[in-house]
Amino acid sequence: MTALTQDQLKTLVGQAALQYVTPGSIVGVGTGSTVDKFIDALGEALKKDAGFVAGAVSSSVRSTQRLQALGVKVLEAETVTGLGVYIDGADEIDHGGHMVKGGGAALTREKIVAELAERFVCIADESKLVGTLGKFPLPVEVIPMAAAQVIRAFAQLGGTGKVREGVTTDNGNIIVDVTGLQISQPAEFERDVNQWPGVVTVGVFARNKASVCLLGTAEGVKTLN
Ligand code: ABF
Repeated sequence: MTALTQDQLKTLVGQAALQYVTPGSIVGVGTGSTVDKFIDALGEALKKDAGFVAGAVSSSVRSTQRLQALGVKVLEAETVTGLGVYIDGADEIDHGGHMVKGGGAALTREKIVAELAERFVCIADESKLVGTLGKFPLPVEVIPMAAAQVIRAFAQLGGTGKVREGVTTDNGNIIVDVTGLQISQPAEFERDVNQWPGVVTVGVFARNKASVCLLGTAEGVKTLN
């Protein structure tokens, strides 16, 4: 049997995520190539049952456009008081469901929508699973005038921060990517860094960690709780 490609693994987890959607509900939808597969699967489900979802809240313009192309009504996050489930990818996930996110620079919106949801279903291929977060450069959304001091503060923790060139977030800020960190206590780390002046959002998702991770592996979809 030939090994499944990364793209096929993403398709599998995108399809598997459908079972976490309560029919007729409003679903939270994240961003990225794995979420694109979930949106494709949602499109198939809607062909069979036009009422499969009542609408969606999305964390990016790209996902909003793809959902609307399927005829899904996309609601603004501020008009919704809660969501049953938010489905999104990750750049890294550890065995406790803590994640690093923000490779696509949408981390602030992703955290806002994740906070609305009762459950976060992370969909990822197995390359994203790590023992300790930190191998993927940690994205941090920062108000531009604080960039240099935030980079110095990361240096104190052994990290090397670099402003992501040519990127302005949807909120008009910049992204600092930090390498060289070993984030063994994600909840404490997230709480601390979020308090540094000028930090808008740190890309560690511990408060909003995954309730479930659907991991695409050579043996099929594994569910990590
Ligand atoms: C979003 O998309 C981000 O938080 C993360 O950076 C990225 C994962 O994308 P992909 O599924 O394409 O690897 O979820």
